[in-house]
Amino acid sequence: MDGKKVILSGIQPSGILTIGNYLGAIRNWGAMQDEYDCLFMLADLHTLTVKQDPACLRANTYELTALYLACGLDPVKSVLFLQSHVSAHTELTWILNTVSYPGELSRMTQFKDKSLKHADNINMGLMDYPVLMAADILLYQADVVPIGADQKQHLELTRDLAIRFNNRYSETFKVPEAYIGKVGAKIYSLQEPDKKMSKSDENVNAFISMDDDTDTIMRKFKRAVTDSGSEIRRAEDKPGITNLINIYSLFANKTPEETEKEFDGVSYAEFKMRTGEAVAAVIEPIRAEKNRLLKDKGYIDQLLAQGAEKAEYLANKTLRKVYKKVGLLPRVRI
Ligand code: ATP
Ligand code: LTN
Repeated sequence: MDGKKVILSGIQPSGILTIGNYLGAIRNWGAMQDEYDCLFMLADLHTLTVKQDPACLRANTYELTALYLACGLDPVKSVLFLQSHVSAHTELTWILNTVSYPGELSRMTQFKDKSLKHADNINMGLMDYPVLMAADILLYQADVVPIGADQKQHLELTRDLAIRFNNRYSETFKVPEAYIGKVGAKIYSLQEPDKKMSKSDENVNAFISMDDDTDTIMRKFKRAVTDSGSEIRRAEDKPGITNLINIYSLFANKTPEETEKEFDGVSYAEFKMRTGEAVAAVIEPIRAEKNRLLKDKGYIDQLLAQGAEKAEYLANKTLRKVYKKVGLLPRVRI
């Protein structure tokens, strides 16, 4: 780390990502690698808060690492690593648990949503999810955390915990800022455009996965729900078209205003087709590169080992400081 501001972010390897994850997260990260010291983590421990098939989790972890690389995250410029490879994450979680209150954790929107969705498995990890996320961030003294809008509440909790700990034990943690992109922060379902696009949606037509081929992408956009009217224009009562305008703009590198101008007088059907083409043009090469990388798991293992080494060094510096501040005796090496 060479004196630049520090960025940390992560995604759970809990399934094939959607273009929502791409636009809301990974795409922004790539652009930040020169300006910041970046750490990009795979939040594999977080995935265990809902039921996972162990073999699927292993496969998804390789998939997501390959996707990080295919999307341009550079292991030379940035630190790419698995959360579970750096034990300081769970250790700091324990300490932060002692300054977290069940009341504030049970009020988190994601906890409430996931408790409804996984009513048969409301476990302590699900409730503690944001504390582990706070540990991820605070261990690296991150200045900025790029996230989608749905994670804002967790970042506010992270800030609260950092301030609470600092007040109790003296200045220890940097209080991080959220970075939420203006346009891509929330991509909506193609079928129910008032709902977030989610990789765990039961209706596969609701999302475009980063693994969809061009035909599938075109078919899904063709079926995308639009609104009454015929103008390609953003409006509160046109959530379907607004969402498509945002998606097209991000994939075609245009502003939404430019997109509206470009499609003035064009039919919904034609616009949906052009959006599909713009999305496929970006995703196809990423998918091909990801699949190429996946053929060499040994290479991915090596990269993750190097990432873990770098991350561990940084994380342990903070963890040692924390242990000392709270009064734990330092271990003397013999
Ligand atoms: P799930 O839907 O299975 O609960 P998820 O798709 O929200 O999971 P996460 O791993 O929780 O995936 O999120 C990874 C990142 O992608 C986060 O920064 C999150 O804010 C962002 N993200 C997720 N969905 C969207 C979306 N529809 N639009 C923009 N960003 C998103
Ligand atoms: N909860 C996040 C994933 C995540 C994360 C983090 C994001 C885990 N730890 C630290 C930023 C910083 C999500 O997007 N669902």
